[in-house]
Amino acid sequence: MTDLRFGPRLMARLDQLGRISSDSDRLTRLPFTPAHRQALEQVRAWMHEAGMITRVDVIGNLIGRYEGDDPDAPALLIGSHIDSVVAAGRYDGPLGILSGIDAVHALHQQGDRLPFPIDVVAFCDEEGVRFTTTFLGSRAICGTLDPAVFEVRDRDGTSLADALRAFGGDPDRLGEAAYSQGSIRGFLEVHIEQGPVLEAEDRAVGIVTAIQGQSRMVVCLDGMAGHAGTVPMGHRRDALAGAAEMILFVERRCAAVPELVGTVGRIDAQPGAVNVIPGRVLFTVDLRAPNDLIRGQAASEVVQGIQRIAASRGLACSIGREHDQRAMACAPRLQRWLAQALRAEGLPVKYLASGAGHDAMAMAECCPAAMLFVRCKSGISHNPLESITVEDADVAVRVLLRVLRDLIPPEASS
Ligand code: HGY
Ligand code: MN
Ligand code: MN
Repeated sequence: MTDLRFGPRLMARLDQLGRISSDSDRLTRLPFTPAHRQALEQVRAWMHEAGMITRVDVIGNLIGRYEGDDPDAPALLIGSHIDSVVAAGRYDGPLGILSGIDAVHALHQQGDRLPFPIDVVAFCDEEGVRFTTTFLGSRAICGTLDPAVFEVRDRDGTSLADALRAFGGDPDRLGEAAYSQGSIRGFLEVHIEQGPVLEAEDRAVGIVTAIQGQSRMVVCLDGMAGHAGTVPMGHRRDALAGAAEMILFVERRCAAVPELVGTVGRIDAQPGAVNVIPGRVLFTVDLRAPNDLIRGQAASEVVQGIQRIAASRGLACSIGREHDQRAMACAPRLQRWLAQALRAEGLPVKYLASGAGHDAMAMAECCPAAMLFVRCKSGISHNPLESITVEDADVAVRVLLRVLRDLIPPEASS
Protein backbone atom coordinates (compact mmCIF):
# COMPACT_ATOMS: atom_id res chain seq x y z
CA MET A 1 0.00 0.00 0.00
CA THR A 2 1.51 3.36 -0.96
CA ASP A 3 2.08 5.84 1.84
CA LEU A 4 -1.33 7.48 2.26
CA ARG A 5 -0.23 10.92 3.36
CA PHE A 6 -3.58 12.65 2.80
CA GLY A 7 -6.31 10.06 2.34
CA PRO A 8 -7.09 9.01 5.93
CA ARG A 9 -7.60 12.52 7.30
CA LEU A 10 -9.52 13.63 4.22
CA MET A 11 -11.88 10.65 4.48
CA ALA A 12 -12.39 11.30 8.21
CA ARG A 13 -13.24 14.93 7.53
CA LEU A 14 -15.63 13.95 4.71
CA ASP A 15 -17.36 11.59 7.14
CA GLN A 16 -17.52 14.33 9.76
CA LEU A 17 -18.94 16.87 7.31
CA GLY A 18 -21.33 14.22 5.99
CA ARG A 19 -22.91 14.03 9.44
CA ILE A 20 -23.93 17.72 9.33
CA SER A 21 -27.46 17.48 7.97
CA SER A 22 -30.95 18.91 8.39
CA ASP A 23 -32.27 15.35 8.49
CA SER A 24 -31.43 12.97 11.34
CA ASP A 25 -31.43 9.83 9.18
CA ARG A 26 -29.85 11.00 5.92
CA LEU A 27 -27.64 13.76 4.49
CA THR A 28 -29.62 16.76 3.35
CA ARG A 29 -27.86 20.14 3.50
CA LEU A 30 -29.77 22.79 1.60
CA PRO A 31 -28.48 26.37 1.33
CA PHE A 32 -29.06 29.01 4.00
CA THR A 33 -30.15 26.49 6.62
CA PRO A 34 -28.69 25.79 10.09
CA ALA A 35 -26.94 22.75 8.60
CA HIS A 36 -25.32 24.99 5.99
CA ARG A 37 -24.14 27.34 8.73
CA GLN A 38 -22.76 24.48 10.85
CA ALA A 39 -20.93 22.94 7.89
CA LEU A 40 -19.55 26.33 6.87
CA GLU A 41 -18.11 26.93 10.36
CA GLN A 42 -16.49 23.48 10.42
CA VAL A 43 -14.87 24.01 7.01
CA ARG A 44 -13.80 27.49 8.08
CA ALA A 45 -11.95 26.00 11.08
CA TRP A 46 -10.09 23.61 8.75
CA MET A 47 -9.21 26.53 6.49
CA HIS A 48 -7.71 28.39 9.45
CA GLU A 49 -5.64 25.31 10.38
CA ALA A 50 -4.31 25.35 6.82
CA GLY A 51 -3.04 28.91 7.19
CA MET A 52 -5.87 30.63 5.37
CA ILE A 53 -7.77 33.78 6.22
CA THR A 54 -11.50 33.35 5.67
CA ARG A 55 -14.53 35.40 4.76
CA VAL A 56 -18.16 34.72 3.89
CA ASP A 57 -19.40 36.80 0.97
CA VAL A 58 -22.83 38.42 0.60
CA ILE A 59 -24.35 35.32 -1.00
CA GLY A 60 -23.01 32.85 1.58
CA ASN A 61 -19.89 31.54 -0.18
CA LEU A 62 -17.11 30.67 2.27
CA ILE A 63 -13.73 31.72 0.86
CA GLY A 64 -10.37 30.81 2.41
CA ARG A 65 -7.39 32.76 1.08
CA TYR A 66 -3.84 31.42 1.17
CA GLU A 67 -1.73 34.46 0.41
CA GLY A 68 0.82 34.42 -2.37
CA ASP A 69 4.06 36.37 -2.81
CA ASP A 70 2.09 39.03 -4.68
CA PRO A 71 -1.24 39.62 -2.90
CA ASP A 72 -2.56 41.64 -5.83
CA ALA A 73 -1.88 39.02 -8.48
CA PRO A 74 -4.89 37.19 -9.98
CA ALA A 75 -5.86 34.34 -7.67
CA LEU A 76 -6.20 30.65 -8.44
CA LEU A 77 -9.58 29.43 -7.18
CA ILE A 78 -10.10 25.85 -6.04
CA GLY A 79 -13.34 24.47 -4.65
CA SER A 80 -16.80 23.02 -5.02
CA HIS A 81 -20.20 23.21 -3.35
CA ILE A 82 -21.11 22.72 0.32
CA ASP A 83 -24.81 22.17 -0.34
CA SER A 84 -26.26 18.76 -1.15
CA VAL A 85 -29.31 17.16 -2.71
CA VAL A 86 -31.87 15.38 -0.50
CA ALA A 87 -30.64 12.00 0.85
CA ALA A 88 -27.23 12.78 -0.61
CA GLY A 89 -23.86 11.15 -0.64
CA ARG A 90 -21.07 12.74 1.39
CA TYR A 91 -18.54 13.29 -1.42
CA ASP A 92 -20.52 15.29 -4.03
CA GLY A 93 -19.22 18.80 -3.36
CA PRO A 94 -17.21 18.49 -0.14
CA LEU A 95 -14.48 16.40 -1.83
CA GLY A 96 -13.58 19.42 -3.96
CA ILE A 97 -13.51 21.78 -0.99
CA LEU A 98 -11.59 19.58 1.46
CA SER A 99 -9.05 18.31 -1.07
CA GLY A 100 -8.28 21.96 -1.86
CA ILE A 101 -7.81 22.71 1.84
CA ASP A 102 -5.52 19.68 2.23
CA ALA A 103 -3.33 20.71 -0.72
CA VAL A 104 -2.98 24.23 0.70
CA HIS A 105 -2.32 22.79 4.16
CA ALA A 106 0.63 20.84 2.74
CA LEU A 107 2.06 24.05 1.23
CA HIS A 108 1.53 25.85 4.54
CA GLN A 109 3.34 23.12 6.49
CA GLN A 110 6.38 23.57 4.23
CA GLY A 111 6.10 27.34 4.32
CA ASP A 112 5.68 27.31 0.53
CA ARG A 113 3.94 30.15 -1.23
CA LEU A 114 2.84 30.55 -4.82
CA PRO A 115 3.49 33.81 -6.65
CA PHE A 116 -0.26 34.52 -6.35
CA PRO A 117 -3.07 33.88 -3.84
CA ILE A 118 -5.05 30.65 -3.73
CA ASP A 119 -8.74 30.96 -2.78
CA VAL A 120 -10.47 27.78 -1.66
CA VAL A 121 -14.22 28.24 -2.09
CA ALA A 122 -17.19 26.44 -0.54
CA PHE A 123 -19.95 27.55 -2.90
CA CYS A 124 -23.28 28.14 -1.14
CA ASP A 125 -25.63 26.45 -3.61
CA GLU A 126 -24.77 24.42 -6.68
CA GLU A 127 -27.51 21.79 -6.66
CA GLY A 128 -30.44 24.19 -6.92
CA VAL A 129 -32.62 21.81 -4.89
CA ARG A 130 -34.14 24.32 -2.47
CA PHE A 131 -34.47 27.09 -5.08
CA THR A 132 -34.70 25.46 -8.50
CA THR A 133 -32.10 27.75 -10.02
CA THR A 134 -28.53 26.55 -9.57
CA PHE A 135 -24.86 27.71 -9.43
CA LEU A 136 -25.88 30.61 -7.16
CA GLY A 137 -22.47 30.97 -5.51
CA SER A 138 -20.30 30.46 -8.58
CA ARG A 139 -22.45 32.75 -10.70
CA ALA A 140 -22.29 35.45 -8.03
CA ILE A 141 -18.47 35.21 -7.96
CA CYS A 142 -18.41 35.44 -11.76
CA GLY A 143 -20.82 38.36 -11.75
CA THR A 144 -23.27 36.45 -13.97
CA LEU A 145 -26.09 35.85 -11.47
CA ASP A 146 -29.42 37.40 -12.52
CA PRO A 147 -30.89 39.22 -9.46
CA ALA A 148 -34.33 37.98 -10.59
CA VAL A 149 -33.46 34.65 -8.94
CA PHE A 150 -33.92 36.26 -5.54
CA GLU A 151 -37.69 36.16 -6.13
CA VAL A 152 -37.71 32.35 -6.52
CA ARG A 153 -39.50 30.66 -3.62
CA ASP A 154 -38.86 27.31 -1.93
CA ARG A 155 -41.55 24.74 -1.10
CA ASP A 156 -42.44 26.67 2.05
CA GLY A 157 -42.92 29.88 0.09
CA THR A 158 -39.73 31.50 1.43
CA SER A 159 -38.05 33.66 -1.19
CA LEU A 160 -34.36 33.22 -1.89
CA ALA A 161 -33.85 36.85 -0.85
CA ASP A 162 -35.45 36.30 2.56
CA ALA A 163 -33.60 33.02 3.13
CA LEU A 164 -30.30 34.70 2.26
CA ARG A 165 -30.98 37.68 4.56
CA ALA A 166 -31.90 35.36 7.42
CA PHE A 167 -28.58 33.59 6.79
CA GLY A 168 -26.68 36.86 7.13
CA GLY A 169 -26.26 37.56 3.41
CA ASP A 170 -27.48 40.57 1.46
CA PRO A 171 -29.08 40.24 -1.99
CA ASP A 172 -28.98 44.03 -2.40
CA ARG A 173 -25.16 43.89 -2.35
CA LEU A 174 -24.91 41.01 -4.84
CA GLY A 175 -22.30 42.92 -6.85
CA GLU A 176 -19.83 42.73 -3.97
CA ALA A 177 -19.56 38.94 -4.38
CA ALA A 178 -18.19 39.29 -7.90
CA TYR A 179 -14.41 39.12 -8.35
CA SER A 180 -13.15 42.04 -10.41
CA GLN A 181 -12.44 41.46 -14.10
CA GLY A 182 -9.14 39.59 -14.57
CA SER A 183 -8.64 38.85 -10.87
CA ILE A 184 -9.14 35.08 -11.27
CA ARG A 185 -6.36 33.25 -13.12
CA GLY A 186 -8.25 29.98 -13.13
CA PHE A 187 -10.58 27.61 -11.31
CA LEU A 188 -9.92 23.95 -10.48
CA GLU A 189 -12.57 21.61 -9.14
CA VAL A 190 -12.00 18.11 -7.81
CA HIS A 191 -15.24 16.12 -7.93
CA ILE A 192 -16.45 12.54 -7.93
CA GLU A 193 -17.23 11.35 -11.44
CA GLN A 194 -20.81 10.37 -10.61
CA GLY A 195 -20.54 7.92 -13.49
CA PRO A 196 -19.04 4.49 -14.31
CA VAL A 197 -16.15 5.31 -16.68
CA LEU A 198 -13.16 5.57 -14.32
CA GLU A 199 -14.15 2.44 -12.41
CA ALA A 200 -14.66 0.52 -15.66
CA GLU A 201 -11.16 1.50 -16.83
CA ASP A 202 -9.60 1.06 -13.39
CA ARG A 203 -8.47 4.67 -13.19
CA ALA A 204 -8.36 6.56 -9.88
CA VAL A 205 -8.77 9.96 -11.51
CA GLY A 206 -9.51 11.53 -14.88
CA ILE A 207 -9.30 14.96 -16.52
CA VAL A 208 -12.64 16.44 -17.59
CA THR A 209 -12.74 17.71 -21.18
CA ALA A 210 -16.26 19.20 -21.25
CA ILE A 211 -19.51 19.50 -19.27
CA GLN A 212 -22.83 19.06 -21.00
CA GLY A 213 -25.38 21.88 -21.00
CA GLN A 214 -28.55 21.77 -18.96
CA SER A 215 -32.07 23.25 -18.92
CA ARG A 216 -34.53 23.18 -16.04
CA MET A 217 -38.24 23.97 -16.10
CA VAL A 218 -41.03 24.02 -13.53
CA VAL A 219 -44.45 23.06 -14.92
CA CYS A 220 -47.63 24.01 -13.06
CA LEU A 221 -50.96 22.46 -14.12
CA ASP A 222 -54.40 23.52 -12.91
CA GLY A 223 -57.42 21.25 -13.48
CA MET A 224 -60.41 20.71 -11.23
CA ALA A 225 -60.31 18.94 -7.88
CA GLY A 226 -63.31 16.69 -7.40
CA HIS A 227 -64.83 13.68 -5.73
CA ALA A 228 -63.04 10.48 -6.79
CA GLY A 229 -66.31 8.55 -6.62
CA THR A 230 -68.82 10.78 -8.32
CA VAL A 231 -67.14 12.53 -11.26
CA PRO A 232 -67.42 10.45 -14.46
CA MET A 233 -64.04 9.91 -16.21
CA GLY A 234 -65.11 11.94 -19.24
CA HIS A 235 -65.93 14.96 -17.07
CA ARG A 236 -62.61 15.23 -15.30
CA ARG A 237 -59.80 17.75 -15.56
CA ASP A 238 -57.33 15.61 -13.67
CA ALA A 239 -54.02 17.49 -13.32
CA LEU A 240 -52.07 14.40 -12.26
CA ALA A 241 -53.28 12.24 -15.15
CA GLY A 242 -52.30 15.10 -17.46
CA ALA A 243 -48.87 15.30 -15.85
CA ALA A 244 -48.46 11.56 -16.34
CA GLU A 245 -49.08 11.89 -20.08
CA MET A 246 -46.62 14.79 -20.23
CA ILE A 247 -43.92 12.92 -18.31
CA LEU A 248 -44.12 10.00 -20.72
CA PHE A 249 -43.90 12.49 -23.58
CA VAL A 250 -40.67 13.92 -22.10
CA GLU A 251 -39.27 10.40 -21.70
CA ARG A 252 -40.10 9.39 -25.29
CA ARG A 253 -38.79 12.65 -26.79
CA CYS A 254 -35.45 12.34 -24.99
CA ALA A 255 -35.02 8.60 -25.56
CA ALA A 256 -35.29 9.26 -29.30
CA VAL A 257 -32.05 11.28 -29.45
CA PRO A 258 -28.62 9.83 -28.54
CA GLU A 259 -26.85 11.75 -25.75
CA LEU A 260 -30.02 13.70 -24.85
CA VAL A 261 -31.35 12.94 -21.36
CA GLY A 262 -34.55 14.16 -19.68
CA THR A 263 -35.67 13.72 -16.09
CA VAL A 264 -38.78 14.62 -14.14
CA GLY A 265 -37.31 14.51 -10.65
CA ARG A 266 -39.96 16.15 -8.54
CA ILE A 267 -43.77 16.17 -8.61
CA ASP A 268 -46.26 17.64 -6.15
CA ALA A 269 -49.96 16.79 -6.51
CA GLN A 270 -52.56 18.84 -4.67
CA PRO A 271 -54.54 18.33 -2.52
CA GLY A 272 -52.94 14.87 -2.30
CA ALA A 273 -55.86 12.91 -0.85
CA VAL A 274 -56.68 9.36 -1.90
CA ASN A 275 -60.30 10.18 -2.78
CA VAL A 276 -59.80 13.59 -4.44
CA ILE A 277 -59.11 14.13 -8.13
CA PRO A 278 -55.87 16.19 -8.17
CA GLY A 279 -56.68 19.77 -9.07
CA ARG A 280 -53.13 21.13 -9.21
CA VAL A 281 -49.77 19.53 -10.04
CA LEU A 282 -46.28 20.97 -10.12
CA PHE A 283 -43.39 19.04 -11.64
CA THR A 284 -39.82 19.75 -12.73
CA VAL A 285 -38.08 18.92 -16.01
CA ASP A 286 -34.28 18.58 -16.32
CA LEU A 287 -32.85 18.28 -19.87
CA ARG A 288 -29.15 17.71 -20.68
CA ALA A 289 -27.09 17.25 -23.84
CA PRO A 290 -23.46 17.85 -24.86
CA ASN A 291 -24.77 19.80 -27.87
CA ASP A 292 -26.60 23.03 -27.05
CA LEU A 293 -28.64 22.97 -30.28
CA ILE A 294 -29.97 19.49 -29.50
CA ARG A 295 -30.81 20.57 -25.97
CA GLY A 296 -32.47 23.81 -27.13
CA GLN A 297 -34.59 22.01 -29.72
CA ALA A 298 -35.64 19.40 -27.17
CA ALA A 299 -36.59 22.12 -24.67
CA SER A 300 -38.80 23.88 -27.27
CA GLU A 301 -40.50 20.64 -28.28
CA VAL A 302 -41.04 19.62 -24.65
CA VAL A 303 -42.74 22.95 -23.97
CA GLN A 304 -44.93 22.57 -27.09
CA GLY A 305 -45.81 18.99 -26.17
CA ILE A 306 -46.78 19.90 -22.63
CA GLN A 307 -48.92 22.79 -23.85
CA ARG A 308 -50.64 20.55 -26.44
CA ILE A 309 -51.47 17.88 -23.85
CA ALA A 310 -52.70 20.53 -21.39
CA ALA A 311 -55.02 22.00 -24.04
CA SER A 312 -56.40 18.57 -24.94
CA ARG A 313 -57.29 17.96 -21.28
CA GLY A 314 -58.63 21.39 -20.43
CA LEU A 315 -55.76 22.07 -18.02
CA ALA A 316 -54.32 25.51 -17.41
CA CYS A 317 -50.57 25.30 -17.78
CA SER A 318 -47.63 27.56 -16.88
CA ILE A 319 -44.02 26.63 -17.61
CA GLY A 320 -41.15 28.46 -15.90
CA ARG A 321 -37.78 28.21 -17.65
CA GLU A 322 -35.83 28.32 -14.37
CA HIS A 323 -32.36 27.63 -15.65
CA ASP A 324 -30.34 27.32 -18.82
CA GLN A 325 -26.61 26.65 -18.75
CA ARG A 326 -24.76 26.15 -22.01
CA ALA A 327 -22.28 23.31 -22.43
CA MET A 328 -18.74 24.17 -21.39
CA ALA A 329 -15.30 23.08 -22.63
CA CYS A 330 -12.61 22.84 -19.94
CA ALA A 331 -9.61 25.14 -20.41
CA PRO A 332 -6.85 23.34 -22.37
CA ARG A 333 -4.09 25.04 -20.36
CA LEU A 334 -5.50 23.89 -17.03
CA GLN A 335 -6.08 20.43 -18.46
CA ARG A 336 -2.37 20.40 -19.31
CA TRP A 337 -1.53 21.36 -15.71
CA LEU A 338 -3.51 18.35 -14.55
CA ALA A 339 -1.99 16.02 -17.16
CA GLN A 340 1.54 17.10 -16.19
CA ALA A 341 0.74 16.48 -12.52
CA LEU A 342 -0.71 13.03 -13.27
CA ARG A 343 2.42 12.05 -15.19
CA ALA A 344 4.64 13.37 -12.40
CA GLU A 345 2.68 11.19 -9.97
CA GLY A 346 3.18 8.20 -12.26
CA LEU A 347 -0.49 8.00 -13.12
CA PRO A 348 -2.09 7.33 -16.52
CA VAL A 349 -3.69 10.37 -18.15
CA LYS A 350 -7.37 9.69 -18.82
CA TYR A 351 -9.79 12.23 -20.32
CA LEU A 352 -13.57 12.09 -20.07
CA ALA A 353 -16.66 14.32 -20.39
CA SER A 354 -19.09 15.17 -17.61
CA GLY A 355 -22.82 14.40 -17.76
CA ALA A 356 -23.38 16.13 -14.43
CA GLY A 357 -23.34 19.88 -14.00
CA HIS A 358 -20.73 21.55 -11.79
CA ASP A 359 -19.73 24.97 -10.51
CA ALA A 360 -16.84 24.76 -12.99
CA MET A 361 -19.28 25.37 -15.84
CA ALA A 362 -20.51 28.57 -14.21
CA MET A 363 -16.94 29.63 -13.38
CA ALA A 364 -15.94 29.07 -17.03
CA GLU A 365 -18.04 32.13 -17.86
CA CYS A 366 -15.39 34.34 -16.23
CA CYS A 367 -12.12 32.39 -16.09
CA PRO A 368 -10.33 29.29 -17.42
CA ALA A 369 -11.80 26.29 -15.57
CA ALA A 370 -10.98 22.59 -15.34
CA MET A 371 -11.93 19.54 -13.30
CA LEU A 372 -10.31 16.43 -11.93
CA PHE A 373 -12.75 13.53 -11.56
CA VAL A 374 -12.28 10.91 -8.88
CA ARG A 375 -13.57 7.36 -9.31
CA CYS A 376 -16.69 6.54 -7.32
CA LYS A 377 -18.07 3.07 -6.65
CA SER A 378 -20.40 1.87 -9.44
CA GLY A 379 -20.77 5.52 -10.49
CA ILE A 380 -23.41 5.94 -7.79
CA SER A 381 -24.15 9.52 -6.68
CA HIS A 382 -27.03 11.63 -5.33
CA ASN A 383 -27.47 8.59 -3.11
CA PRO A 384 -26.20 7.70 0.39
CA LEU A 385 -24.40 4.75 -1.22
CA GLU A 386 -22.00 7.18 -2.90
CA SER A 387 -18.44 6.08 -2.01
CA ILE A 388 -14.77 6.54 -2.87
CA THR A 389 -11.64 4.81 -1.56
CA VAL A 390 -9.06 6.31 0.78
CA GLU A 391 -6.42 5.56 -1.86
CA ASP A 392 -8.25 7.56 -4.53
CA ALA A 393 -8.84 10.40 -2.07
CA ASP A 394 -5.09 10.41 -1.45
CA VAL A 395 -4.39 10.54 -5.18
CA ALA A 396 -6.72 13.52 -5.62
CA VAL A 397 -4.83 15.60 -3.06
CA ARG A 398 -1.42 14.51 -4.35
CA VAL A 399 -2.35 15.52 -7.91
CA LEU A 400 -3.79 18.86 -6.79
CA LEU A 401 -0.71 19.57 -4.65
CA ARG A 402 1.53 18.68 -7.58
CA VAL A 403 -0.35 21.19 -9.77
CA LEU A 404 0.19 23.89 -7.14
CA ARG A 405 3.86 23.08 -6.64
CA ASP A 406 4.41 23.14 -10.43
CA LEU A 407 3.16 26.75 -10.33
CA ILE A 408 5.98 27.78 -7.97
CA PRO A 409 8.80 29.24 -10.10
CA PRO A 410 12.02 27.14 -9.87
CA GLU A 411 14.03 29.96 -8.30
CA ALA A 412 11.40 30.39 -5.60
CA SER A 413 11.39 26.73 -4.63
CA SER A 414 15.20 26.42 -4.32
O1 HGY B 1 -27.49 18.27 -11.36
C1 HGY B 1 -26.27 18.15 -11.48
O2 HGY B 1 -25.78 17.73 -12.51
C2 HGY B 1 -25.38 18.52 -10.33
O3 HGY B 1 -25.28 17.43 -9.46
N1 HGY B 1 -25.86 19.68 -9.66
MN1 MN C 1 -21.65 18.24 -7.34
MN1 MN D 1 -24.78 16.92 -7.24
